[in-house]
Amino acid sequence: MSTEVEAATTPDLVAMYRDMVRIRAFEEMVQQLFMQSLMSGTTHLAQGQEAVAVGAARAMRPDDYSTYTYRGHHHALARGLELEAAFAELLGRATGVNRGKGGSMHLTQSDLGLYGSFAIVGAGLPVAVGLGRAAQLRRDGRVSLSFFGDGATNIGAFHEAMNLASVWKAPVIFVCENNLYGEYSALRSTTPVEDLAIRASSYAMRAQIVDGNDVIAVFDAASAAIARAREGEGPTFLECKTYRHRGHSRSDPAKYRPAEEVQAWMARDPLIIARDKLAESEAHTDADLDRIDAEIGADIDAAAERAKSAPWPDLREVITNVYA
Ligand SMILES: Cc1ncc(C[n+]2csc(CCOP(=O)(O)OP(=O)(O)O)c2C)c(N)n1
Ligand SMILES: [Mg+2]
Repeated sequence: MSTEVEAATTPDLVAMYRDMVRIRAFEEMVQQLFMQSLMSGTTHLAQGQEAVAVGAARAMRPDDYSTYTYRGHHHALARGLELEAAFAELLGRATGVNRGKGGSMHLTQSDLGLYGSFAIVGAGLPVAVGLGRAAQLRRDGRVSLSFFGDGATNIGAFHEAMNLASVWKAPVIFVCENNLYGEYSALRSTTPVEDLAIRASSYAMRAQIVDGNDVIAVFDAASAAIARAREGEGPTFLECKTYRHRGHSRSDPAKYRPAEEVQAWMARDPLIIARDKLAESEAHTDADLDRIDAEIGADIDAAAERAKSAPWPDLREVITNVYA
Protein backbone atom coordinates (compact mmCIF):
# COMPACT_ATOMS: atom_id res chain seq x y z
CA MET A 1 0.00 0.00 0.00
CA SER A 2 1.48 3.33 -0.91
CA THR A 3 0.14 6.75 -0.08
CA GLU A 4 -1.44 8.88 -2.75
CA VAL A 5 0.30 11.99 -1.50
CA GLU A 6 3.68 12.14 -3.17
CA ALA A 7 6.79 14.07 -2.19
CA ALA A 8 7.68 17.31 -3.97
CA THR A 9 9.95 16.78 -6.96
CA THR A 10 11.04 20.37 -7.50
CA PRO A 11 12.17 22.67 -4.72
CA ASP A 12 9.80 25.51 -3.82
CA LEU A 13 12.27 28.01 -2.40
CA VAL A 14 9.69 30.48 -1.12
CA ALA A 15 7.90 27.73 0.79
CA MET A 16 11.19 26.49 2.17
CA TYR A 17 12.20 30.04 3.15
CA ARG A 18 8.90 30.39 5.02
CA ASP A 19 9.45 27.10 6.84
CA MET A 20 12.94 28.15 7.89
CA VAL A 21 11.78 31.58 9.08
CA ARG A 22 8.99 29.93 11.08
CA ILE A 23 11.46 27.59 12.78
CA ARG A 24 13.93 30.42 13.49
CA ALA A 25 11.21 32.61 14.98
CA PHE A 26 9.83 29.71 17.02
CA GLU A 27 13.23 29.12 18.57
CA GLU A 28 13.80 32.84 19.25
CA MET A 29 10.52 32.79 21.17
CA VAL A 30 11.51 29.61 23.01
CA GLN A 31 14.71 31.33 24.12
CA GLN A 32 12.68 34.28 25.42
CA LEU A 33 10.21 32.05 27.26
CA PHE A 34 13.10 30.26 28.94
CA MET A 35 14.72 33.56 29.93
CA GLN A 36 11.40 34.60 31.47
CA SER A 37 11.38 31.30 33.45
CA LEU A 38 8.11 30.29 31.82
CA MET A 39 9.61 27.01 30.64
CA SER A 40 11.40 24.55 32.88
CA GLY A 41 14.18 22.09 32.16
CA THR A 42 16.55 23.00 29.37
CA THR A 43 16.42 23.45 25.63
CA HIS A 44 18.76 22.81 22.71
CA LEU A 45 18.25 25.25 19.88
CA ALA A 46 19.08 24.57 16.24
CA GLN A 47 19.32 28.12 14.94
CA GLY A 48 21.59 27.96 11.90
CA GLN A 49 20.62 24.37 11.06
CA GLU A 50 17.14 24.99 9.68
CA ALA A 51 18.10 24.21 6.08
CA VAL A 52 18.90 20.58 6.94
CA ALA A 53 15.48 19.99 8.46
CA VAL A 54 13.49 21.88 5.85
CA GLY A 55 15.36 20.65 2.76
CA ALA A 56 15.00 17.03 3.90
CA ALA A 57 11.38 17.34 5.08
CA ARG A 58 10.30 18.84 1.75
CA ALA A 59 11.84 15.85 -0.05
CA MET A 60 9.89 13.37 2.09
CA ARG A 61 6.44 11.91 1.67
CA PRO A 62 4.03 12.68 4.53
CA ASP A 63 4.05 9.02 5.57
CA ASP A 64 7.85 8.67 5.72
CA TYR A 65 9.54 8.32 9.09
CA SER A 66 11.89 10.65 11.00
CA THR A 67 13.97 10.10 14.11
CA TYR A 68 16.00 12.96 15.57
CA THR A 69 17.61 14.17 18.77
CA TYR A 70 17.11 16.42 21.81
CA ARG A 71 17.93 19.20 19.28
CA GLY A 72 14.77 18.46 17.35
CA HIS A 73 12.38 21.44 17.22
CA HIS A 74 13.42 22.13 13.62
CA HIS A 75 12.70 18.57 12.48
CA ALA A 76 9.30 18.40 14.15
CA LEU A 77 8.18 21.79 12.81
CA ALA A 78 9.56 21.14 9.32
CA ARG A 79 7.32 18.06 9.05
CA GLY A 80 4.20 19.91 10.09
CA LEU A 81 3.98 19.99 13.87
CA GLU A 82 1.59 22.85 14.75
CA LEU A 83 3.15 25.88 16.42
CA GLU A 84 0.66 26.07 19.26
CA ALA A 85 0.94 22.33 20.06
CA ALA A 86 4.73 22.73 20.11
CA PHE A 87 4.75 25.82 22.37
CA ALA A 88 2.16 24.24 24.69
CA GLU A 89 4.30 21.11 24.93
CA LEU A 90 7.35 23.12 25.93
CA LEU A 91 5.24 25.01 28.47
CA GLY A 92 3.96 21.73 29.96
CA ARG A 93 0.31 22.39 29.07
CA ALA A 94 -2.49 19.88 28.47
CA THR A 95 -2.78 21.03 24.83
CA GLY A 96 0.85 20.16 24.12
CA VAL A 97 1.47 17.59 21.39
CA ASN A 98 2.46 15.08 24.07
CA ARG A 99 0.10 16.55 26.68
CA GLY A 100 2.95 18.44 28.26
CA LYS A 101 4.86 15.36 29.34
CA GLY A 102 7.62 15.40 26.75
CA GLY A 103 8.82 18.99 26.69
CA SER A 104 11.53 20.41 24.46
CA MET A 105 13.47 17.16 24.11
CA HIS A 106 10.56 14.88 23.20
CA LEU A 107 8.38 16.34 20.46
CA THR A 108 6.74 13.30 18.90
CA GLN A 109 3.68 12.83 16.69
CA SER A 110 3.43 9.50 14.91
CA ASP A 111 0.76 10.57 12.39
CA LEU A 112 3.26 13.13 11.04
CA GLY A 113 5.93 10.44 10.81
CA LEU A 114 7.68 11.95 13.84
CA TYR A 115 8.85 8.81 15.58
CA GLY A 116 10.79 10.49 18.28
CA SER A 117 13.54 12.69 19.49
CA PHE A 118 16.14 10.69 21.36
CA ALA A 119 18.12 12.30 24.17
CA ILE A 120 20.67 9.47 24.25
CA VAL A 121 23.25 10.26 21.59
CA GLY A 122 22.97 7.76 18.72
CA ALA A 123 19.79 6.10 20.04
CA GLY A 124 17.57 7.19 17.15
CA LEU A 125 19.62 5.42 14.48
CA PRO A 126 18.73 1.79 15.27
CA VAL A 127 15.07 2.81 15.60
CA ALA A 128 15.22 4.40 12.13
CA VAL A 129 16.71 1.18 10.76
CA GLY A 130 13.87 -0.78 12.36
CA LEU A 131 11.28 1.55 10.83
CA GLY A 132 12.95 1.28 7.42
CA ARG A 133 13.22 -2.49 7.67
CA ALA A 134 9.53 -2.76 8.58
CA ALA A 135 8.59 -0.65 5.55
CA GLN A 136 10.82 -2.85 3.37
CA LEU A 137 9.10 -6.03 4.61
CA ARG A 138 5.65 -4.49 4.13
CA ARG A 139 6.71 -3.14 0.70
CA ASP A 140 4.82 0.08 1.33
CA GLY A 141 7.48 2.33 -0.20
CA ARG A 142 8.13 4.33 2.94
CA VAL A 143 11.62 5.50 3.81
CA SER A 144 13.09 6.38 7.14
CA LEU A 145 15.37 9.36 7.80
CA SER A 146 17.51 9.54 10.90
CA PHE A 147 18.92 12.95 11.87
CA PHE A 148 21.81 13.07 14.31
CA GLY A 149 24.87 15.13 15.20
CA ASP A 150 28.55 14.68 14.44
CA GLY A 151 29.00 13.39 17.99
CA ALA A 152 26.82 10.36 17.26
CA THR A 153 29.32 9.06 14.70
CA ASN A 154 31.61 8.03 17.58
CA ILE A 155 28.86 5.98 19.25
CA GLY A 156 28.58 2.20 18.81
CA ALA A 157 24.92 2.35 17.80
CA PHE A 158 25.85 4.51 14.77
CA HIS A 159 28.13 1.77 13.43
CA GLU A 160 25.72 -1.06 14.21
CA ALA A 161 22.85 0.78 12.53
CA MET A 162 24.89 1.69 9.43
CA ASN A 163 26.13 -1.90 9.12
CA LEU A 164 22.72 -3.56 9.36
CA ALA A 165 21.03 -1.00 7.11
CA SER A 166 23.62 -1.73 4.45
CA VAL A 167 23.44 -5.53 4.80
CA TRP A 168 19.64 -5.37 4.55
CA LYS A 169 19.64 -2.66 1.85
CA ALA A 170 17.05 -1.00 4.06
CA PRO A 171 15.38 2.26 2.90
CA VAL A 172 17.15 4.46 5.45
CA ILE A 173 18.85 7.83 4.99
CA PHE A 174 21.37 8.71 7.67
CA VAL A 175 21.52 12.50 7.88
CA CYS A 176 24.41 13.80 9.95
CA GLU A 177 24.18 17.47 10.96
CA ASN A 178 27.90 18.11 11.28
CA ASN A 179 27.98 21.39 13.21
CA LEU A 180 31.64 20.89 14.21
CA TYR A 181 30.90 20.53 17.93
CA GLY A 182 29.64 17.94 20.37
CA GLU A 183 28.39 19.04 23.77
CA TYR A 184 31.33 21.37 24.41
CA SER A 185 34.12 19.74 22.41
CA ALA A 186 35.33 20.58 18.95
CA LEU A 187 34.99 17.69 16.52
CA ARG A 188 38.74 17.85 15.79
CA SER A 189 39.50 17.06 19.45
CA THR A 190 37.40 13.88 19.46
CA THR A 191 37.50 12.56 15.90
CA PRO A 192 40.46 11.74 13.63
CA VAL A 193 38.69 12.55 10.34
CA GLU A 194 37.30 15.86 9.15
CA ASP A 195 34.78 14.49 6.66
CA LEU A 196 32.50 12.08 8.47
CA ALA A 197 31.13 10.85 5.13
CA ILE A 198 34.23 8.69 4.84
CA ARG A 199 32.84 6.48 7.59
CA ALA A 200 30.13 5.17 5.25
CA SER A 201 32.78 3.43 3.15
CA SER A 202 33.31 0.83 5.92
CA TYR A 203 29.73 -0.22 5.28
CA ALA A 204 29.91 -0.07 1.49
CA MET A 205 27.31 2.68 1.72
CA ARG A 206 26.82 5.53 -0.67
CA ALA A 207 27.68 8.88 0.94
CA GLN A 208 27.57 12.54 0.01
CA ILE A 209 28.89 15.71 1.59
CA VAL A 210 26.24 18.44 1.39
CA ASP A 211 26.26 22.19 2.05
CA GLY A 212 23.87 21.96 4.99
CA ASN A 213 23.18 25.70 4.96
CA ASP A 214 21.85 25.67 1.42
CA VAL A 215 18.28 24.39 1.59
CA ILE A 216 18.18 23.56 -2.12
CA ALA A 217 21.38 21.52 -1.90
CA VAL A 218 19.87 19.58 1.00
CA PHE A 219 16.57 19.10 -0.86
CA ASP A 220 18.39 17.80 -3.95
CA ALA A 221 20.64 15.42 -2.03
CA ALA A 222 17.78 14.12 0.12
CA SER A 223 15.51 13.69 -2.93
CA ALA A 224 18.12 11.61 -4.75
CA ALA A 225 18.87 9.46 -1.69
CA ILE A 226 15.17 8.93 -0.97
CA ALA A 227 14.46 7.97 -4.59
CA ARG A 228 17.23 5.34 -4.48
CA ALA A 229 15.97 3.99 -1.17
CA ARG A 230 12.41 3.67 -2.50
CA GLU A 231 13.72 1.82 -5.54
CA GLY A 232 15.34 -0.78 -3.29
CA GLU A 233 18.89 0.51 -3.81
CA GLY A 234 19.58 0.77 -0.09
CA PRO A 235 20.73 3.37 2.39
CA THR A 236 22.69 6.62 1.95
CA PHE A 237 24.73 8.66 4.39
CA LEU A 238 24.40 12.43 3.96
CA GLU A 239 26.90 14.58 5.83
CA CYS A 240 25.39 18.07 6.01
CA LYS A 241 28.04 20.63 6.96
CA THR A 242 26.40 23.26 9.13
CA TYR A 243 26.80 25.28 12.30
CA ARG A 244 24.65 26.16 15.25
CA HIS A 245 24.43 29.82 16.14
CA ARG A 246 24.24 29.18 19.87
CA GLY A 247 25.95 26.92 22.37
CA HIS A 248 24.93 23.39 23.21
CA SER A 249 22.02 24.26 25.49
CA ARG A 250 20.58 27.38 27.06
CA SER A 251 23.23 27.31 29.82
CA ASP A 252 26.17 27.30 27.35
CA PRO A 253 27.41 30.69 26.07
CA ALA A 254 29.86 28.79 23.76
CA LYS A 255 32.87 30.95 24.60
CA TYR A 256 35.15 28.15 23.41
CA ARG A 257 34.39 28.83 19.74
CA PRO A 258 36.78 31.16 17.87
CA ALA A 259 35.09 34.49 17.01
CA GLU A 260 36.25 34.36 13.35
CA GLU A 261 34.73 30.90 12.96
CA VAL A 262 31.39 32.07 14.37
CA GLN A 263 31.43 35.17 12.14
CA ALA A 264 32.22 33.19 9.00
CA TRP A 265 29.31 30.83 9.64
CA MET A 266 26.92 33.64 10.59
CA ALA A 267 27.61 35.14 7.16
CA ARG A 268 26.50 31.80 5.72
CA ASP A 269 23.24 31.77 7.66
CA PRO A 270 20.78 29.55 5.73
CA LEU A 271 18.21 32.35 5.78
CA ILE A 272 20.67 34.76 4.15
CA ILE A 273 21.58 32.20 1.50
CA ALA A 274 17.91 31.56 0.68
CA ARG A 275 17.10 35.29 0.60
CA ASP A 276 20.02 35.95 -1.75
CA LYS A 277 18.82 33.23 -4.11
CA LEU A 278 15.26 34.55 -4.06
CA ALA A 279 16.48 38.08 -4.72
CA GLU A 280 18.60 36.83 -7.65
CA SER A 281 15.53 35.25 -9.20
CA GLU A 282 14.03 38.80 -9.16
CA ALA A 283 10.60 37.41 -8.37
CA HIS A 284 10.92 38.44 -4.73
CA THR A 285 12.03 41.83 -3.52
CA ASP A 286 13.42 42.47 -0.06
CA ALA A 287 10.07 44.04 0.82
CA ASP A 288 8.23 40.82 -0.14
CA LEU A 289 10.52 38.77 2.04
CA ASP A 290 10.26 41.23 4.94
CA ARG A 291 6.48 40.91 4.69
CA ILE A 292 6.78 37.11 4.96
CA ASP A 293 9.02 37.54 8.04
CA ALA A 294 6.51 39.92 9.66
CA GLU A 295 3.53 37.62 8.96
CA ILE A 296 5.34 34.69 10.50
CA GLY A 297 6.44 36.80 13.47
CA ALA A 298 2.79 37.61 14.16
CA ASP A 299 1.81 33.91 13.89
CA ILE A 300 4.53 33.02 16.39
CA ASP A 301 3.44 35.69 18.87
CA ALA A 302 -0.19 34.59 18.63
CA ALA A 303 0.62 30.86 18.99
CA ALA A 304 2.86 31.51 22.01
CA GLU A 305 0.17 33.65 23.66
CA ARG A 306 -2.47 30.95 23.15
CA ALA A 307 -0.14 28.30 24.56
CA LYS A 308 0.66 30.48 27.58
CA SER A 309 -3.01 30.67 28.47
CA ALA A 310 -3.70 26.96 27.79
CA PRO A 311 -4.76 24.81 30.76
CA TRP A 312 -2.36 22.75 32.84
CA PRO A 313 -2.88 18.98 32.69
CA ASP A 314 -5.24 17.56 35.29
CA LEU A 315 -3.41 16.24 38.33
CA ARG A 316 -4.92 12.78 37.72
CA GLU A 317 -2.99 12.61 34.43
CA VAL A 318 0.32 12.51 36.21
CA ILE A 319 0.46 8.71 36.05
CA THR A 320 -1.13 8.16 32.63
CA ASN A 321 1.01 7.32 29.58
CA VAL A 322 4.20 7.03 31.62
CA TYR A 323 6.17 4.04 32.86
CA ALA A 324 5.83 3.75 36.62
C1 LIG B 1 25.27 8.18 24.99
C2 LIG B 1 25.33 9.61 25.46
N1 LIG B 1 26.52 10.11 25.88
C3 LIG B 1 26.60 11.40 26.28
C4 LIG B 1 25.49 12.19 26.32
C5 LIG B 1 25.59 13.65 26.75
N2 LIG B 1 25.48 14.49 25.55
C6 LIG B 1 24.32 15.09 25.23
S1 LIG B 1 24.44 15.92 23.81
C7 LIG B 1 26.03 15.52 23.58
C8 LIG B 1 26.79 16.01 22.38
C9 LIG B 1 26.30 15.49 21.08
O1 LIG B 1 26.87 16.22 20.04
P1 LIG B 1 26.40 16.06 18.57
O2 LIG B 1 26.04 14.65 18.30
O3 LIG B 1 27.44 16.66 17.70
O4 LIG B 1 25.04 16.89 18.47
P2 LIG B 1 24.77 18.47 18.63
O5 LIG B 1 24.50 18.68 20.09
O6 LIG B 1 25.94 19.22 18.14
O7 LIG B 1 23.54 18.72 17.85
C10 LIG B 1 26.47 14.72 24.62
C11 LIG B 1 27.84 14.20 24.74
C12 LIG B 1 24.26 11.62 25.91
N3 LIG B 1 23.13 12.33 25.90
N4 LIG B 1 24.21 10.35 25.46
MG1 LIG C 1 27.42 18.53 16.84
